[in-house]
Amino acid sequence: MREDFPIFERKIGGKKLIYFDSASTTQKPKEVIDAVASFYKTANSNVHRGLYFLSREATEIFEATREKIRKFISAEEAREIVFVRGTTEAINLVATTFGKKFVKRGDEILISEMEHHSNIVPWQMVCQDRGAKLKIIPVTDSRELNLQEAEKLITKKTKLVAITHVSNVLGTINPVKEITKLAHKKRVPVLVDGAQAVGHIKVDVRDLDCDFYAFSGHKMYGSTGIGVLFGKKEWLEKLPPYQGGGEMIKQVTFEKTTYNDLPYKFEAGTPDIAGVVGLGAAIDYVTKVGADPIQRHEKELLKYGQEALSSIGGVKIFGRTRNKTGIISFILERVHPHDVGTFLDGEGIAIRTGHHCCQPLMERLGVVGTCRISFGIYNTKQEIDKLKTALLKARDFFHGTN
Ligand code: C6P
Repeated sequence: MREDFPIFERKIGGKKLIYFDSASTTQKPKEVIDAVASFYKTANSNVHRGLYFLSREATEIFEATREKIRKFISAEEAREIVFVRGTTEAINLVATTFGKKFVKRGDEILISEMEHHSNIVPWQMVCQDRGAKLKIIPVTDSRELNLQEAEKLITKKTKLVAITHVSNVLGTINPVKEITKLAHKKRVPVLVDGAQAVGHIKVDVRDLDCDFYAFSGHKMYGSTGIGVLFGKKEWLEKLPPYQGGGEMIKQVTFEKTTYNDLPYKFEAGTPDIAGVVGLGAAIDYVTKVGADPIQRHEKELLKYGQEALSSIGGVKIFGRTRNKTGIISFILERVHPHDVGTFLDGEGIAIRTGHHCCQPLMERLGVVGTCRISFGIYNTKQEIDKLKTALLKARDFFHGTN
């Protein structure tokens, strides 16, 4: 599969690129790059606007991709699939519109201690605006969500629960189906941040029964700038529009505007059409490789990677739950993560270091940041061996045994 990704022909500082930052953004297979280029070369035009052939063709491709996404995440209807820029915009869309319509003084929004800033800040803004309170499900010492606490925290005051499917720092796969069950018992809707799940584990929104599900194309081998908000139609129908502009209207006069049907009510302005085409190609690619082989490969790399890192004295790994995706966060004792990252960069190895947009989780872990490696389908055990060698070299360098 590695050969499907042209970027691996590149050398960094004369060394073969080793890319361990797929949680940040995955590399793109040739199929996706070609699909985007081919759209611009042969079918470029705006969607839902022109009566001419090219525009009808672009609209057909665009809507066929919406249907492909529906099937991919097992949503009931294509109108439950809203195109957005990414996970961040999807969450902001729900937070802003849900907040405006349903949240009032004294209400509560429940999130968790392992959320990305994209699933904290929009809710914090809603709470500030509406006089509501942000409540937090704590993370246990084994780096999982505390379900007993979650159950206690869902009360009559709770207006919505927003949790991540997979932690971008720990790799922990959260029991979102169980949490949704707990919330629904009290008639509370649930939003799931699926940024780190889609493309790595099978996602079935009907099985999860969540009310909203957000994800980004660029983290599942698609282009940047495109993402998806799934929302149950009953909820999307109740929410007011997010942005005003072209396409989200039925009729406009200076006195009044009537809004378009789902999903267009939430798709103001010209969308990222080429991004949608790329996302469709990414889904085809992931489907061709297969969800099970992808998960099996990443699990194998995870096991191998955790063993390799644990064998290095002075390395501490965070989050070793059994139910994990291919993400490993660690520190090298007495060395700032940025120094480790810079050292590894010199060896042609790309990893992410810092707080990973999860400052509250860093506080819980008692660190300023971590080093993080995250796998894609193109990574190999040989690359992990090279990482281990480079880390041993880094340890000798920083700990002064050289
Ligand atoms: N995490 C990472 O390196 P956007 O930027 O909208 O595509 O995704 C935001 C986002 C939301 N939720 C989770 C769980 C995420 O991991 C991310 C993005 C990247 O971990 C960049 S900080």
